[in-house]
Amino acid sequence: MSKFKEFQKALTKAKNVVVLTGAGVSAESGIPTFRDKNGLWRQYEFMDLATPEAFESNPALVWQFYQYRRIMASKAKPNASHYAITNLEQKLLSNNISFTLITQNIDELHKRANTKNIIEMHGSLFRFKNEFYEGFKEDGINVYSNYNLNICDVLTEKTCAPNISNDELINIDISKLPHDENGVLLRPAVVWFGEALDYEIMNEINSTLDKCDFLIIIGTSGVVYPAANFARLVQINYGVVSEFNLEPTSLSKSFDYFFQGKSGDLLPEAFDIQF
Ligand code: BJW
Repeated sequence: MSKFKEFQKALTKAKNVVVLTGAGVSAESGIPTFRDKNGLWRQYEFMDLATPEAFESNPALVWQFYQYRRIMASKAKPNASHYAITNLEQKLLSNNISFTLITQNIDELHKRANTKNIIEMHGSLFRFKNEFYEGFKEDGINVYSNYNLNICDVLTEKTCAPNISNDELINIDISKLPHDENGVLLRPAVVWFGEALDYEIMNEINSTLDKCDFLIIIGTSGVVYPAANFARLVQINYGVVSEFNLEPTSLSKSFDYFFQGKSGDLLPEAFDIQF
């Protein structure tokens, strides 16, 4: 008997399903997670560069880091986890069960795997915004989609490489970084530590979680707020919470279902539900 049987039975009884994903979902596409041993770019921990303070003190360094990740995400392909989530969305919708994917990832691999109802809560590598603007949800006068990898002469695959000797490091003048047509410095439209999430996105998330009766958490360490609190919000409303992760997290024991392993190995079978 499949180890997923009880989980699948409960899932088919749900009305409003929410999937929350983190970096672990993209690990099998070759994209390093934040808190594993590969989470280094040059000598920097990812976490030290994902802050407004880092951008303020050295915008060129932070731009190089994000341009490196833009190039890496563009080359990566969605993996079995991304496609299993897309299949789940289609199956649930055709059985009148609502589905929302909330992702903390900024690599757009879920979009490329064709999942439709996605909330990108931490923004996207493929959007830029005016450095003074707080929102990031919609393209507008301060937010710009940009899939071009040649964004400026100083941010190339070579100058943004993760392993580069001191001799190869180039000094980048701020004026050479991406600017908007009014001369305002642009930055990646992502949420750094200490920054608030886009107000409209947070509202959308809150109303989605309010209705949610079945939450599936995949590949996130669950230490970064506000996402770290989503399971609790669903549990308060007596919703079911399930988790798929390579390693148990601090909350795994409090969930209704926990499945340990690579999400690319687990999800295709787990989400193969029959109505
Ligand atoms: C696999 C696998 C495989 C591997 N298969 N699994 C309340 C209490 C305390 C602090 C706070 C609080 N509220 C807010 C804060 C401050 C802060 C925070 O949470 N700090 C904590 C560290 C304590 N939060 C914020 O600042 C947030 N802002 C906010 O809340 O505004 C209001 C406010 C501000 C200030 C004070 C109070 C309120 C904003 C957080 C933004 C996070 N930004 C980043 C960078 C985004 C851009 C970028 O990508 O560069 O988001 S940080 C980074 O962490 C990134 C990720 O999305 C996020 C989560 O990481 P994730 O996805 O969980 O990755 P990992 O590496 O941690 O885990 C990977 C997991 O996968 C592991 O479990 C593996 O086992 C697993 N795995 N391979 C399955 N194949």
